[in-house]
Amino acid sequence: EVKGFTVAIIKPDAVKSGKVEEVLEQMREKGLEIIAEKEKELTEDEAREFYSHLKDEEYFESLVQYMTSGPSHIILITKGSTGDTVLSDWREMIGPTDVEEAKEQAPDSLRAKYGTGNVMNALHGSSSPETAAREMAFFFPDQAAPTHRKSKTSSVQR
Ligand code: YYY
Ligand code: MG
Repeated sequence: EVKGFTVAIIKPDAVKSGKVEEVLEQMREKGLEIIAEKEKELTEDEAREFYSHLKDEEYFESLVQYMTSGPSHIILITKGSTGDTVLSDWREMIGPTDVEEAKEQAPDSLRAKYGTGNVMNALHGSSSPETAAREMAFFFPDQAAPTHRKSKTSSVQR
């Protein structure tokens, strides 16, 4: 069975201000497990490709500029035996896209804590299993999808 996974990114503003270890520590506290990680400075082409579905948005150019402003810390994560909840758990931890909204509605979220502007929201989380798979292939092309053994009892009704 494929195990659930998601891609987390600590974006350039948060890497630059030295928040990587702090964020990783909070991930561990919530039981998130790191499968692979790397520090990578996106090229302009890579940033455009990663966010290509947003290319017609008015904020696209500032987004590309932000994402190429320094190294990002990119992390492939899972959680527990099946990884079922990792995508939503991480989205919950990072909070709303808009930093001001995060500060008002989710003051404990990572974007509320570490975001430095509207576009500059410090963290990324994949938005669906399909985008997580695309993002894993983009950043970790040699990485096989994680798997878990189907438990003997779960497939049998007792
Ligand atoms: O998944 P998430 O990052 O929360 O938001 P997306 O809608 O996928 O947008 C990606 C990225 O674009 C967001 O993290 C900041 C930026 N952005 C923005 O600057 N202004 C918006 N109104 C929407 C998104
Ligand atoms: Mg998104």
